[in-house]
Amino acid sequence: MTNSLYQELFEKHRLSEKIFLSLQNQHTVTYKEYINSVEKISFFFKEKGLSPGDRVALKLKKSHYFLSIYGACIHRGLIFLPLNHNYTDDELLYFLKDSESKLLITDKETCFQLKNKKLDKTFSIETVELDGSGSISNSSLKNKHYEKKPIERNLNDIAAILYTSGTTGRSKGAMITQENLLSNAKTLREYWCFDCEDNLIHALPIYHTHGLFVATNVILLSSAKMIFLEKFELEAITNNLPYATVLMGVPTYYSRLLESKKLTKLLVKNIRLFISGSAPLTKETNDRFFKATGKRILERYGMTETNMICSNPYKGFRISGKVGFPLPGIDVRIVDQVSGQLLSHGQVGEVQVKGKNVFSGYWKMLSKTADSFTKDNYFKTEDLGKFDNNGYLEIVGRLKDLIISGGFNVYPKEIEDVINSIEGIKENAVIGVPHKDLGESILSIIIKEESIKIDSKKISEILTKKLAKYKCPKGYIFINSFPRNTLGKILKNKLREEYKDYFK
Ligand code: MLC
Ligand code: AMP
Repeated sequence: MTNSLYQELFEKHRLSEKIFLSLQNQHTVTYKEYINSVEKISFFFKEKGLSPGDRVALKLKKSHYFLSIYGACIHRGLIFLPLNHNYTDDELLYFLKDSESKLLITDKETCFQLKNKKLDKTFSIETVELDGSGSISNSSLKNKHYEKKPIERNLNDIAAILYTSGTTGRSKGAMITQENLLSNAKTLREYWCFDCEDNLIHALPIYHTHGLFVATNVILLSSAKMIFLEKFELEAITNNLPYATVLMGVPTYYSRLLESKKLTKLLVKNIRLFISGSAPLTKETNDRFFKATGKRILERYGMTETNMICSNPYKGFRISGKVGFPLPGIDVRIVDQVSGQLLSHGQVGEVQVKGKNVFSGYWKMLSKTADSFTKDNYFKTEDLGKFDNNGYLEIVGRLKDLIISGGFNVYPKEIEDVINSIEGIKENAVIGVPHKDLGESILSIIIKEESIKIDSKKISEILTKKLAKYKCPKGYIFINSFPRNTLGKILKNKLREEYKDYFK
């Protein structure tokens, strides 16, 4: 037994003076500096008495400290639990309680807000600020030892838990193993031809699979560099494009880039690869981008539970509107969702996946986990797709009631439950409809109680207190009755069709 993930991604960089991160403030972080901070934080965790398998939650704005804590968790065998820094207190408390986290690392503001909340006696909070101050700060770690030897871990051990919302409204913690991360990082490095000369523009959030595992792990494995931006800002991206070799993003990045007058063939001449994923990239955006830059965006497909599944080829023909071939070692099949029968090329069914990339289950949800796998151990993605005769997969829809807004997943049920709890609401449905910038955006359709006065402003105010901003509807419509099927179920397809031009 060793700690393969730590050895292959982190340990080899201990003495490297090479730059790992170029930060927005012109500062850089070398690999050696990075691993030093990882080892110091690991020592700090040891002093705190954390044991392998304990959950360490993180709710921090994007910074290089976040990545150090990630490395330190892998080093000490702790389960890394990254959370969106925009979560409200209610959301945060749910994740902390459900995961039975031993430690939360956050900013002073969140720490203050949690002061009076009832949490387990063994739970503690540490702080890190963007300027490097806080209880896990540069100065408090200064005299700490470097904890060199990583804790031994098995490939089946859980390295991280990523919460994904669910169709039932309750978020599920996807347990991601060392092997899931290592196998996927190795596959992607090979498939996308990453090497130590690469310089990736990293503008993605780092609490999701995309920004954390796909981007960061591939760079660590390849000993490459990242231009580490706090978030997606058009100006910062266009300023950095001449110095980078790869950009990874969600489709909104590419539609926004197309709005920039600065986007020319010359600007992107050093970029060897533009990658898009997490949401459907329209054929129109891909083709327009090709026309503007001479470079064809490579679209890939993945999920929190499975890491990356399919990709268009690096060297071969990239087809816009399709997500490419199953990655090496990953088995993808299309199955009739009712009969369970295997379907052939051209037929639409559920995409099912098997391989070392597939997670080990949902945290403390045995029956949900069992329901999510077939008897022969394929994971049911609840995405609808079909293979063409050349073996390219196309995602054509979803079985799950899910909205993907700017690459963020939003499950309508979670929002509907909150809206339903508001006095004066009789019934409501939340749907996703086309949005030029975000791909899809959230629309709330409501039937009000006649006797109580309530308007969209009031509803919006209540929602913002309970839900992270990206989950809050961008529009409200009040109606008198819903279209329904014979069982009385609201026909969301009809609503989506009726309001498809709402944000146009
Ligand atoms: C921010 N806001 C959003 C939003 N992002 N609202 C809806 N959908 C979104 N995606 C809200 C903010 O709360 C804020 O509200 C306002 O919009 C502006 O905030 P901002 O921070 O300035 O947003 P912006 O820069 O415009 O961000 C949009 C974005 C960003 C698309 C650049 O959301 C983004 O980086 N998305 C990437 C998500 C991602 O990495 N997904 C990977 C999931 S992993 P207000 O009211 O205050 O103005 C996965 C697996 C896989 O899916 O296959 O990869
Ligand atoms: P998440 O739960 O955040 O990991 O999101 C995973 C979901 O995002 C998948 O199940 C798909 O529905 C969607 N997705 C990811 N990549 C793509 C893509 N390239 N095209 C279409 N949908 C995608």
